[in-house]
Amino acid sequence: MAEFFPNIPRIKYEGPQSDNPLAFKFYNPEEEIAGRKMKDHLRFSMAWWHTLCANGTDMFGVGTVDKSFNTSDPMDLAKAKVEAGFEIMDKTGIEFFAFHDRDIAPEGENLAETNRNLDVIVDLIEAKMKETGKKLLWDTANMFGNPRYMHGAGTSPNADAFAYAAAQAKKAIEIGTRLGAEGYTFWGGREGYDTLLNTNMGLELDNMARLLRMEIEYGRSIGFKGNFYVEPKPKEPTKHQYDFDSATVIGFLRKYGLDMKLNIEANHGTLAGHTFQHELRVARTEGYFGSVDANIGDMLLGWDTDEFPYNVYDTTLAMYEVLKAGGFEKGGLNFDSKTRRPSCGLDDIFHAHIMGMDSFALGLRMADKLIKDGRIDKFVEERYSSYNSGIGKKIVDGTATVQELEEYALAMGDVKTNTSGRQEYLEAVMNQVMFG
Ligand code: XLS
Ligand code: CA
Ligand code: CA
Repeated sequence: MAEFFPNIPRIKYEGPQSDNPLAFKFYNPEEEIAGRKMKDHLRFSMAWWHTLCANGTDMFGVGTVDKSFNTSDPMDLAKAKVEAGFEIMDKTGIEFFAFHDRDIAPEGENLAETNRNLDVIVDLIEAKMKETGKKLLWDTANMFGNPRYMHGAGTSPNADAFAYAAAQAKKAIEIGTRLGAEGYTFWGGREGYDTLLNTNMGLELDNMARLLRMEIEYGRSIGFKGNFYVEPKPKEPTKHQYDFDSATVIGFLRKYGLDMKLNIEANHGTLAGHTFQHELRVARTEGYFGSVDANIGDMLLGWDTDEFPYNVYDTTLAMYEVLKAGGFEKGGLNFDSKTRRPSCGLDDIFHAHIMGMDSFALGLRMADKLIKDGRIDKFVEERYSSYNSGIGKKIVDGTATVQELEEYALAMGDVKTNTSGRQEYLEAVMNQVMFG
C-alpha cells in the first residue's frame, strides 16, 4: 500500500504547552468530559470533497495543490483517493467520513456505467472500513454539478432531470445502506431560483417534497437505518435556495410530514444572517437537531468560504447547544472545510484538521465549563421566573383568557417589574469562564 503522506506521523495529544505543529494541544480523544470521551462527543468526520478533491481552483485561477496522487487515470485516481483518505483518517484519528457519490468515482458514459464505477470504489471503501473500523457519517448525491441539473434536480422544471435525480439519489442511498451510514444528507444544490419570472414556486416545492418522500420510503424499505438530513443554505449557487435556514426547512418538513433532521453548516447559517448558534438553537428547540458541518465563513465576504473553524467563541457556543441537545446520536462534526488556496502543501491538510479539531475540543471544554459554572443557565431561569406562578403560570398552563389578562392589566396600571437583560454581564461571565 502506497503511503501518500510519509512525512506525517500519527497525530497525538501533547497538551497546550507543546510546540510540535503536528500534535493536538486540546483534543485528547480518550479524555472524559461531561460523561463521555472527547472523541465520542465530537465524532469528527473528514469531507471527501474538500480533503481529497479540492485543489485550490477558483474562478480566477487553476489549482495550487497537487491532488493527482501520482496518476492521471480517473478510476486509478478514485482508488488512490481511498488509500489517501484512510491514511488521513488514520493519522488524524478521525473516525468518520462523508462523501458525495461523484467525489468517490467519476461519471461514465451513462448512468449504468457511472453506477458500475461507483460499485468498484464502494468495494474498496467497504474493505477499508472493515479493516480500520472507520465509519460513514453520511453520504449524499451530487445533484448540482452536472449541466443536466442546470435548473435544479427535485425542483427542475424538466421531469427528465427529476427522474435522473431520483435514480441518482436511490443509488447513493443503496451505497449508504451497504456501508452502514449513520446518515444521508440532502443539500439542495440548485434547488432554488434565480428569477421568479420563470418559476412555478408551488410546484417546485411540492416536487421537492415528492422526491424526498420517495427516497426516504425507498431507503427504509431496503433497511437504511441512518438519519435523513436536510442541510439548509440561503443562497449560492442559486440566488434564493428554498432550504434557506433551519426555521424555513423545519416549516417545510412539517408541512409535508417528512421525517428528517437537520445537518447544520456554520457558514450557511452566517450566510442566512444568523449565528451558527442560532441555527443550532432552532434545530434543538424544535426537535430537529441532527448533525453539523463544521467550518466558518469570513464575515467580510458574502459567500461560502468553507474555512476550517478557528473561532473558539463560535465553537464554544456551538458545543453548548450540542451538549444541551444531549450530544450527537448519529450525527457528528463533519469538516466541510477546505484549506485556503495559498496553503498549497499536502501537509496543510493535516495542519488544518489539527487546528479544526483543537478548536472544537476547546469549544467542548469551554461549553462544559459554562454549563458547570451555571451562572448563565441560572440567569436565564430567573429571567423567565414570572411564568412559574400567578398570572404567568396561568398563561403557560393555557388556562388564562384574554378577558382575564385584560382585567389583570387594568388592575396593574402599567408594567413595573421589568429587570435588566444583563447582556454585558453575561458576556463577561463567558470571558471569565473561558480565560479565567
Ligand atoms: C455546499 C454544501 C455541500 C453539502 C453536501 O455548500 O455545503 O457541500 O454539505 O452536498
Ligand atoms: Ca455542507
Ligand atoms: Ca458550504
